[in-house]
Parts: sequence; structure tokens; C-alpha cells
Amino acid sequence: MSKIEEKSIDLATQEALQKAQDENIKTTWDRLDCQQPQCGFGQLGSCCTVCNMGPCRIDPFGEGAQVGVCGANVDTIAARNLARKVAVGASAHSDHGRDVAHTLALLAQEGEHKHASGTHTHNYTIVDTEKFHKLAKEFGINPENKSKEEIAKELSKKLLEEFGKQEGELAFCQRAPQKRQQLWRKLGLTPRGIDREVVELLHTTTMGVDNDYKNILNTAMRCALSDGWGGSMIATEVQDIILGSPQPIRGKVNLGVLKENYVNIVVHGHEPVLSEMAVKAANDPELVKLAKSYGAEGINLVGICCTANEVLMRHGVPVAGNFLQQELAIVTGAVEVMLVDVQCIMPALHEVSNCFHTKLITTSSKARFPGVMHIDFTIDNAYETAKAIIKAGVENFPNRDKQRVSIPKHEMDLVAGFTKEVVFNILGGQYRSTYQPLNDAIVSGRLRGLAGVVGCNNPKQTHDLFHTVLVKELIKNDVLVLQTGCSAIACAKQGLLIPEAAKLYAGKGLQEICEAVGIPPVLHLGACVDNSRILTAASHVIAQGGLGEDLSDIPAAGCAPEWMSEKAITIGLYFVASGVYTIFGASPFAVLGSKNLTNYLTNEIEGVVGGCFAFSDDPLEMARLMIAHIDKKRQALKLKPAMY
Ligand code: BF8
Repeated sequence: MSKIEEKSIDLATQEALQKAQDENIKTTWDRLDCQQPQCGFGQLGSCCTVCNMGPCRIDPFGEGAQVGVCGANVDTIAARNLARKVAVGASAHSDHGRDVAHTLALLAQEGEHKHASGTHTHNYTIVDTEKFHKLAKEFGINPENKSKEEIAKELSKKLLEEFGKQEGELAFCQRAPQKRQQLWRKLGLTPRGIDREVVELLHTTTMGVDNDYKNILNTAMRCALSDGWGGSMIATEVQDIILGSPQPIRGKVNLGVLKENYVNIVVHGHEPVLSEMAVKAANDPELVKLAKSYGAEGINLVGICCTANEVLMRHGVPVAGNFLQQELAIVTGAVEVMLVDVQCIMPALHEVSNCFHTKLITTSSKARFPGVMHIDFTIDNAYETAKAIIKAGVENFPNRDKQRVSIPKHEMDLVAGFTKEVVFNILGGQYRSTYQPLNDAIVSGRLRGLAGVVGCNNPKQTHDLFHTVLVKELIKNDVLVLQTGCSAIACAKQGLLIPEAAKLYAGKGLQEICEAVGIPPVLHLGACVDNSRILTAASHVIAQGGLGEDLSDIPAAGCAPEWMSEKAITIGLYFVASGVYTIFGASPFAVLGSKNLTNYLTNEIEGVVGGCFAFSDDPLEMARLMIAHIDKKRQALKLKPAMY
């Protein structure tokens, strides 16, 4: 078993892990130890469980079986395994997008209802009217003589149709540069309907359908694109409309944001529609009064994972931690309620919460835990549900065992809330919104290029180490870093998301830009669905001119250094299919059993879509590879070398 310092570089995590160890509470790291050695066939992607003639596995040494019972070789098996993960990842983001679009639809109905009866049964409204009208226009809706509700009704109908469409092209594909759209059409990669692409991909991977690994990859790319330029983009856009578009905002991060004398409520998961209401309910005077009557100073609502990013971006709600800290928040002994919705919620939370007074509460009918309290959330009971959950937390406060409370004292400041619009305004000035200064900075070489560093944590790697070493190296070399998800939380904890970080860590060129406009060298763009913000920002960079005609021309690269989720694979593939060089850490990628597929993903595919994967288990090597790629793109554009 490795030492605690080898498990995480984060001091708060180390302290909480020590507490868990002292109290004999098992965490994900212990369970990883129990799984050793992990299955080699699974790691190589060469195990097939598609049909009941198997499971089959391909001998990597070439001595045993080289095909499954049906005759599928390792290329087919590995490609199908990868494709199935892509379908699952796309379905997760896109189902989230569907729920948000559905909220907009109900909001329109309820609005109509309000007109008739003067009542309101839900608590949502159009918050970003400008974005709402822009999006309606993008979908060809004529706003003349129409009420907000009528427009919302039409818009939500069109958005929901994006999921069920059978033919044509997803509307947001038009946001991509012309050249990219043409390439997708030529290759048959333009997604037609979100659900269709997920289902078709799953179909092609069943026994006896597609055996051509390159063709499987094509279908997988179309599915991944239906997430990035479809489901995820819908989630981002509609959330901004009904919950508000983020603006730069200060916040705090790490387990130290839990407060000893307060009722601590942790929101965890991905869909901000409920957590938004939880933020409101935590400030409800009646509930605050109740908390005080139990001897608490108030109610402290904090977040974990992407729900945390959502409420951070919009309200500055403190972030208790990223993926690997979810159990540790409970281990502090100071959490009254952890409320969860969907995605990235460890089943182990039930057992860990049973070691304390913490109430784990599920809220989605899609994600139930046996034996765990469930309060079903629907949008027409949103605020009441949130209140009931917070109340359960308040009433649980007296059950806290004060002797067992130990909150690591580590917390860090951060600035979040950067969207494509914010970047636009900040760089161009409020009255001259434009990407020109950003493009000029890249052209002149003051800025070497752009990087997207995203994704999860994985206990197979030292927690947060890869994210922070990689990002520090990138900004040192004048690469502006855009972040989402648990990666942003990792770097925030290490103090990289404050403007002061530019002076401490950034190269001279990036420092000059950050100081001129007052931004951190690392910009937090939100949750994982908000990787769609990176796609639209990059499309604006191309539209602005001077950096080529396609996304693949931009001196930019992406990386998910500590990934674990299928969603990360989908994100990686839609970036590659959009022309971005994308590195994945936490190897193996479960394709290495197939030399052909590995070569295709890391090499040949670049000639097809302009982007490709690379795999590495060394954060400095990742940075070197990304910078080399950025320089290669600078050369291709005939730009001067980086200035400093
Ligand atoms: O969607 S980065 S661990 S929380 S999958 Fe999950 Fe990975 Fe975190 Fe957000 Ni994204």
C-alpha cells in the first residue's frame, strides 16, 4: 500500500485520508489496492463480453487465441469496447441536456398557466434574456408579437427535437467553421440526431455487425460530436438561459470550506437545476432560524464535482473538492447532508456515510441507492424539495458527534465564471467585444497558444499531481489554459486560478496579458458539459481571422491527464473529431491490445480529421507534447516563434 503523500498532493486530502485510515474507514484508494492485480485483458481492451459465446479474450503475446468464438479479432473487439464507452458518455451528457431543455419546456407551459390563473408552480424563469433571444434566433424563431413563454415553448420544442431528429444536421454544427462543417459532411460525420447517433453506435457494436475498426471509429466520432456539438452544448446554453450566464466570480475551494459551527450541506453530481434551488433554500430565513435554534451559526452549502462547478460559476458557492474528495468530505464528520443527483457519485458513499451521522439523499429516479433516503425531485416541486432536503440537514445537526469532527484547514481562493462571452468582453473591452486581442496575442507570439486541460481524478495516479504539474508547465511556456470539471478544481486548490498566479507561474508573455486584463492564467469555464464552451470559443477564434480556417489550424491542444469516466472518452473523441490534438493520461486507454487501433487513434486519424490522440503517463511529457504540437501549428500558419 502506498504512503498517503503518494496518494494525493493535496494537503487537505492527505489529512482527511489519515483520519479515514485512523478510523478504519475504507476509501477508493483501499478498494483499488484490493483490486490488484487488475485484469490485463480489460486494460488492453481485448476482452469481449458482447455475446454469450464468450467472454472471450485475445492473447497479447500472440501464442493463444487471436480471435473470439465468433471470429472477431482484437481490432474489432477493442474498437467496439471503446465505441460502447463513447455511447455511454454521450448518453450521460446528452440526457442531462435533455432534462434541462425539458425544464425550459415546462417553464413555458407553466408560464402560460400563470397567465391564465395567476399562479406559478415552479421556481424557474428566463434569467439571461439576451442569450435566450440569441438562441431563439439561431433556431429560426421569429420573436415578433410573441411572449417570452411562447418563444420558450417554440425554442424548447426545437431543442428537444435535436434529440429525436432522424435526418439532417444538428443545429449547433453550424457554429463550427465552414471548413470543419464541410469536412464532417464529406466524411459522413455530421450528427443527425443525438439519440439516433447513440443508438446507431450501440447497434453497430453488437455481435455480428461492424467489424471494421475504422468504420466503428467513424460511427463513434459522429456519436461523440452529437454530444459536444449537441447534448452538452444544449445543456450549457439552456442552463445559462434559465439559471443565468456566469460572470467572473471569486470563490473558495477545498475541504476547508466546510464549517465547524454550521450545518454543512454538500451538493454533489451534475445537474444544477436542483442545486440551484438548494442554494436558495440554504438562505431561507425560516431554515436559517431553525439551524440557529439547534445551536448552529447558520447553513453552509458547498459543492463537490461538477454540480459544485455549476453553482460556483453562477453564485460563488464554495467547492469542497473534486471527484476523489467526495468520500473525504463525509470523513470530516461535519457533513449533515450530502445530496446527490446523477453521475460520478461513488456507490461507496452509502457505506462511508453510515460511519457518520451524515444523511446521503438521492434525488433522481435515474440514480437510486438501496437503503438510501430518496426525495424525488421534479421541477414543479423544486424549491419545496430543496427545502425539505436542507431541513433534513438542519435537523440532523444535533446528531453530529463533535468529537469526531476534523476539518482540514486548507482552502484556497479562486476566480471562476469564464464563458465564451466573458472572454470576448474581457479581452475586447466591454464596448468592443471581440476576440481580436486574443488572436493578435497568439499571432504576435506573446501567447504561444491555447490548451484545454479537463477531466477527472483517478486513484491510479497521485491525486491532482498530473493536472497541476501539466498546467504549471503550460502557463510557464505562455500557453493560456482553459479548464473545466475536476481538473479546474485540482488547479484551483493549488492556487492557479487567481490573477496573482500569473506573476508566480506564468511566462512573461502570458503574464503581460493577464496583468493587462486582470485575469488568471488559467480560466475556469465550468462543468464537463461546458467543454462545449471551449468548442464555441475556438470557433470564434477562427471566425475572428488570422489563425487559419479550421479548428485544427489553431495553435492549441487538449488533455485529460487524470481521467476515469466514460464521459471523458467521449469528450476526448469529440475534440479529436473537431481537429484537436488530445492527450490522455491514466493509461492504459484500453485500446493498446490492438496495434492497428492504437496506431489509427494516435497517428493515422490526424490525416482524416486533423486531430489525434496521444497517451502519456508523465505530466511534463504531456506538456512537452502539447507545446510541440502548438509550435507545429504556429509554423504551419507561418507565425513568428513564441516571443519569449
Ligand atoms: O463530469 S471531471 S470525475 S465530476 S466525469 Fe466526474 Fe470526471 Fe469530475 Fe464532472 Ni467530468
